[in-house]
Amino acid sequence: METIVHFRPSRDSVASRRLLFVIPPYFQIEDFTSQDRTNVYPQFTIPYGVLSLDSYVKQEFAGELFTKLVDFNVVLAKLVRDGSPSKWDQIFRNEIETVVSEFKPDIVAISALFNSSFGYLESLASWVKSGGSTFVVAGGGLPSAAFDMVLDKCPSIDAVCKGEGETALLQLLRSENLERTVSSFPSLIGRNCKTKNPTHNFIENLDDIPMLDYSLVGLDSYNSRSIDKRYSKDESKREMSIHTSRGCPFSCVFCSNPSLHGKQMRYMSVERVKCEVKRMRDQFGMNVLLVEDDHFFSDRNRAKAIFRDLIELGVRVEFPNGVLVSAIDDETAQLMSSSGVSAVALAVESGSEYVLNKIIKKPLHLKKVQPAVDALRKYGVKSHVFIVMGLPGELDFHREETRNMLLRTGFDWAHIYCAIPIFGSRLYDICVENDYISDSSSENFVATKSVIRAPGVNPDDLSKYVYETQLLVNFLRNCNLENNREESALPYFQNVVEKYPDHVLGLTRTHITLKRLNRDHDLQLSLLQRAKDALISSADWQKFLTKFRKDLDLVEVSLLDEVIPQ
Ligand code: B12
Ligand code: SF4
Repeated sequence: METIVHFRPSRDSVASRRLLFVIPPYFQIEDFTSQDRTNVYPQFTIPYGVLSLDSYVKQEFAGELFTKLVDFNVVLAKLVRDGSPSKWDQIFRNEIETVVSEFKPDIVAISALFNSSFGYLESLASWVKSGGSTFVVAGGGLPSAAFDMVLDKCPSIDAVCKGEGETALLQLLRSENLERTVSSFPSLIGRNCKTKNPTHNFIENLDDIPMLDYSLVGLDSYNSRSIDKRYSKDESKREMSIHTSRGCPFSCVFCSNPSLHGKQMRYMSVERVKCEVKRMRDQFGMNVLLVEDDHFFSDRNRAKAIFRDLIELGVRVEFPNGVLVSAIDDETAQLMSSSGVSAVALAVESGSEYVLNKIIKKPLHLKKVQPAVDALRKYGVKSHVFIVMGLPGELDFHREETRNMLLRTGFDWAHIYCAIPIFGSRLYDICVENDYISDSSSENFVATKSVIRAPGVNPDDLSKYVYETQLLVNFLRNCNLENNREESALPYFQNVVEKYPDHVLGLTRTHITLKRLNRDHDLQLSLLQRAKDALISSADWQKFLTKFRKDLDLVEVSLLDEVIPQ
């Protein structure tokens, strides 16, 4: 999709410009070619950063600006769906070379949010350059934090922008001498000015960024991240994202956000939020709003005012990011419930006060967690929890504390991740200084694999412990099943079975739940048969069930005894 905007001429107007945005995949192709991942499609939301850049430069650029976007996550998702991801490199290359030769951009702006995109950067930039000498600038989380590495390892990238890029991109588009602009603009760094230390250039008032121009993207490609299970297959859903604020004053050790969006909070006005959401609803049929701020609750009164507007607008709201535990009081839980929030993930991170305060350095007191969960449950909002394990300094004892906290508190679902040293985080610096990174390939820095080797942290043991804890907390000791809330437990188990058809505990727990509900008898039987087949063919599942035999349901014990006779 191409958008053409004619702007008011001004004294500093330059000739028309053509700007091509390119987003490398966030995900590793191998994850989708391996057998166990083939059912899980990449999920992502609208590229908000690119849309923000696009809208800002279009408003400010004097003259004509032609913009276009190629999002390789969309291309990859299609390849995964069509079952042909292994041919990705040829397909990516054809795509980018064709677009460049037809669109003829003056500037190609690569937006790379994650470490995991690093492996694609040079290939994409070099394919851009194969048709001529187009200027390539990269921005986003990865180049912002690792600008020297990107410039070193990617000779086809001409410049990097640190942090938010609205003003930097505008300068580049206006520039008659790109090299000079790169040297002089504070947040840009190029090959010829490598000694420069780029600094942030933030937009202070988010209302200065115009309403986003969604014609750059196909909204249908970004409609799969929401977790709201109230939509049946035929009920139409249109999800869209909003960032009502930027920045976060905290500096959790594993987080790169302060180095990307800074510590100082910057906001959209409450009126502007209302206006944006109303436009999304009325113009695009949006009915699920994803609020993606990092610290939505930094100003609680503002947050409550926004909730009241959202209730009035009648859209369902989700918070895909972790939510500040201390912000959840009775009133907030009620407001969330009334604005259609069905679940929130509490950013608890650890069940050990020591790890929280001394290692993560997060100002959270664990005694606040239970009241938040209770308040949410009172108003029918499910509480999920985000946990991270494997930080240097964390010991087995601390991880046990976390496991116990999870079992005690009664979250509806726990998301437990291995700590990853993402560029731009304090954790990355700690790991490099102490030589803690056991796998130097940054593409592997994803949260289901552990790459940190530190005293007390062994990557293999840790990945196993994390996985076992998930199984124990979410399945064997599932709080909803333990408290006879079968209706609440069922959708979670069904979701697991849909994504992972051979998940033994997903299958057995769906069976057990349906049995207790006295529902779908044929399905119950087939689930049990599938669980048995999956157990027979997996030594790992056999080992796990044997280890946790005392926590198994009678059905599971019989299944285990059938497969491995005592
Ligand atoms: C949405 C989101 C996702 C989505 C993907 C993004 C999408 N559009 O679908 C999903 C769900 C897939 C995701 C996944 C993960 N995420 Co995430 N995610 C975000 C989040 C919340 C919002 C991104 C966003 O839209 N920001 C708002 C816009 C305005 O900012 P922006 O994108 O950074 O763009 C601005 C600048 O970067 C810059 N810019 C961007 N591109 C360009 C290009 C040029 C040329 C220029 C000049 C400037 C420029 O200008 C933009 C406008 O100001 C950010 C946090 C955040 N606040 O940014 C984390 C964040 C990006 N995620 C993060 C992490 C850690 C992850 C996960 C590893 C988490 C996990 N547990 O697995 C995974 C990684 C996936 C992988 N394969 O490795 C980290 C950074 C990761 C890193 N450096 O590797 C962030 C920063 C959060 C954090 N607290 O640290 N995430
Ligand atoms: S993890 Fe969340 S609270 Fe902590 S610094 Fe990052 S954005 Fe802020």
